[in-house]
Amino acid sequence: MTRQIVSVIGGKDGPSGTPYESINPARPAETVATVQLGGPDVFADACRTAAAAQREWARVPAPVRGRVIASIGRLVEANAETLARLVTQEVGKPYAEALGEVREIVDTCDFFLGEGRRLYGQTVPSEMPDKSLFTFRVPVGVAAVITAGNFPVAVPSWYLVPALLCGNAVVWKPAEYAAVSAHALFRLFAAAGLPDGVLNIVFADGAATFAGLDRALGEGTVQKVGFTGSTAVGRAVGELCGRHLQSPCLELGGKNPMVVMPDADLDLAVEGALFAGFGTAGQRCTSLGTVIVHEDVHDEFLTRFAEAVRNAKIGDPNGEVLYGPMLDHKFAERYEDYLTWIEPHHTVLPGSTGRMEGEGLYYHPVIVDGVRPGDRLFMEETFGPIVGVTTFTGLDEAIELANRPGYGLSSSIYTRDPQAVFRFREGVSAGMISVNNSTSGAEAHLPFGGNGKSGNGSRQSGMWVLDQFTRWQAMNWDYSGRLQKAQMDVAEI
Ligand code: UN1
Repeated sequence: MTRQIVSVIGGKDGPSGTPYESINPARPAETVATVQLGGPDVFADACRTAAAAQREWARVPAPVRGRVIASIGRLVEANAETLARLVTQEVGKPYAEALGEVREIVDTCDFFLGEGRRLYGQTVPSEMPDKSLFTFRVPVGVAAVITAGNFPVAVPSWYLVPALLCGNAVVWKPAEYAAVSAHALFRLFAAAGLPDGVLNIVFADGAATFAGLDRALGEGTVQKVGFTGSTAVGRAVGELCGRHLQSPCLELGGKNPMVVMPDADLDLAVEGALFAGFGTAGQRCTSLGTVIVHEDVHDEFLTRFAEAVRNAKIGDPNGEVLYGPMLDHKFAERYEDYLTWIEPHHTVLPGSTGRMEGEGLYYHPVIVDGVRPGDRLFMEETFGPIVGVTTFTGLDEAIELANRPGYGLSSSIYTRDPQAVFRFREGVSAGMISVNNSTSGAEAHLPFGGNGKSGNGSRQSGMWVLDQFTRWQAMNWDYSGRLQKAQMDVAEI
């Protein structure tokens, strides 16, 4: 019998709903599990349950919450291979990468378990004598976390771990096509000793999620929304939150450029472009969009890049491959649409485009040379194994080209010239910059996030994310025994 996956709210299985089949994209005829998708009620109920559980959880001392985070890390580590296998089976991520993704959860737990002992506030000098000022970090309340399935376990943990550590409850709505991996991670979190209701998992389609979230925001049971996904959906989440006077944490798409300067180590640049452009079948928000290569080295770079792509192994994600299938049918279809953006003036290398023969959702890697700055392929994100190439003559032009699409997630530069590195850093609008390194592969304790169409400036990971999941509370304590008025009774100099 096919495995059944259902929402878990307050420690109990939620109601069954509309069945959805999560498939193995390497063998699309194979159903990994049937997922019961709930309606808006299920989402809103989960938020109410979370709000009730949060009050007790916030009273658990932060260092003790840190110990729970430590247990989560140990449990994930002990189950790393099983979890990674599930990720490979359900979203087609090569096993080595899936294992790396699980490692990222452990790293995130390692970082935040100590934050439980460091949720510092401040003491602040007062304008007046016999008066002290303080700040405290307080949990926001309930976080609704909506995540994509290209990183079905690591990216959710970037929200879940700090949100829980800070004393919040969470309602997590993962992508339905990655529901089995998400459910497995959820169970490890629950097994680590989180009280029922503090973490809830809800499966729902986009429309039910929006309707449920709108209701929960209206009822005041959600105080923070975290969303990782496309720019279009992120805009809608932002609008919804704005109507409820909330500012969400948005981690959206990218059109990430790689600038190759004339002095670059071309082999290194090719290696970076191969991984960033085609790793995870180009389905990372940090995937490489366009190589902006100096005209003097364009031909040499392109020859080597095309050769590397020609030699790359694509196929069964259980083997050692550059990439496996697309995440799901929906992504394969969308990618076929992006392929229609190739224009007659472009040159396509190594040659084939589109779906490979066989049953899996495998697609040929495509390099598109001769992309011009106004082309759709230059301006918009294409979630799939396709990389554009264009040329420049001076660094200022390269920076302008890097910024032109209006995203601002990850940008990279290959050069030996430190002056170029710093001018590039100052000029690009990206939240993350790589020097002689691929646009993908952020570490779990640096601020992660983008600007422009890539997000609203919020950051995940590391200590910076604490500002998403706590709010500052200010307190003043006057022990003078009289009413001292701020600004009016300031001590004389
Ligand atoms: C994403 O694709 O949503 O830097 C996140 C990287 C990964 C995270 C990508 N660690 O590519």
